Amino acid sequence: MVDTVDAIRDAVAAAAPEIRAGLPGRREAAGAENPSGEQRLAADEYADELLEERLGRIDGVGAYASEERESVVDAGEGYAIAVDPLDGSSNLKPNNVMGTIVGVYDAPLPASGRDLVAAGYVLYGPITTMAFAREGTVTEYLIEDGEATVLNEDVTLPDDPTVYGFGGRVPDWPDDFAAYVDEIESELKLRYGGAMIGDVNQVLTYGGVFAYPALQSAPEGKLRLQFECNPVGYVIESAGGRSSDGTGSVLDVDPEDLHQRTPVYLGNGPLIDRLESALD
Ligand code: P6P
Repeated sequence: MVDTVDAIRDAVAAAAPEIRAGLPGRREAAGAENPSGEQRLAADEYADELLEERLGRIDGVGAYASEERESVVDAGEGYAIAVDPLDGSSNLKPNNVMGTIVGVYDAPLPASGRDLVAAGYVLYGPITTMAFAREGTVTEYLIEDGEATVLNEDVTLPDDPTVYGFGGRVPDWPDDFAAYVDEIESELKLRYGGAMIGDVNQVLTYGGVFAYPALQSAPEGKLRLQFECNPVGYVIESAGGRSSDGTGSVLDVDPEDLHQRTPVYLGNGPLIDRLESALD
C-alpha cells in the first residue's frame, strides 16, 4: 500500500506541470465510464492498475475489486480487497484534494461491512497521510519516499464537533434531511470539498458530520457501499464515531450488488443519533 501510494501521488503530482501549463495531464477523460456511469479519468485507470498489480500479488489476497471495474478479479483463496483507487478524481480539475480508499474483507464480494477486518484511506493533501483502522484502533501515518511514519497511533473523533459537509443540492434534499441541516448549520461550520476523503478527514480531525444523503432524485444516494461507505464507515466507527444509512450502521447494509449505492452519514454519535431521529 505504501509503495503504491507514493506512485499514485507522484502520478497525480506529475499532472501538475500540465495543469500549470493548462494541459489536461491525467485529468483528461479516459473515454470510458466506470460501472457507476461516471466519467473515468486516465488518473483513475492508472491508480486502479497500480493497486491491482501491487495489492493483488500479496500472499493472502484472494480477490481484487474496484469502483472502476465491472467485476471482481479472482485470485483464489484469501482476503478480498475492495478499493476506490482515486476518490474524488474530478477534483484534479480544480486542483483540490483526492484520496484512495481500501477495504479488506474476509468474505467474497459483495460483502457486508461486518466482514471487514481492516480498512483505511489515503489523503493526497499538502502531505500524504493514511488513516488505517484495525482491531478497533485508527492509526494515522505520513507516507513519504516509500516510508510510513506514525503521526497518531490512536485517532479518535473530538468530543466537541465543529464541522459538517453534505453532498447533493438543497432542492434535491428530502424535507426531513433539510430540516436536520437547518438545525446543524447553526451549530457547525460548513466544510465541503467534493471529495469524500477530504471531507471525512475534516470530520475525523475536528469532529462533526459528513453525509451524502438519500436524494429525492436518487433515494439510494451516490456513494458506493463496498468501495466507499463500508471502509470509511469502519474507520469512523473505529475512531469512536457512528456511521449510518439513515436507519442504522452502514456496516449492516445488506450487500446485494458489487456497485450498489447507499445513503451514508458519518460522524459523532450524538449528531448521527439526531439525524436518524430526524429521518424517522
Ligand atoms: P458531488 C467524488 O466524485 C465522490 O464519489 C465522493 O468522493 C464525493 O463525496 C462525492 O462524489 C461528491 O459528489 O455530487 O458533490 O460532486
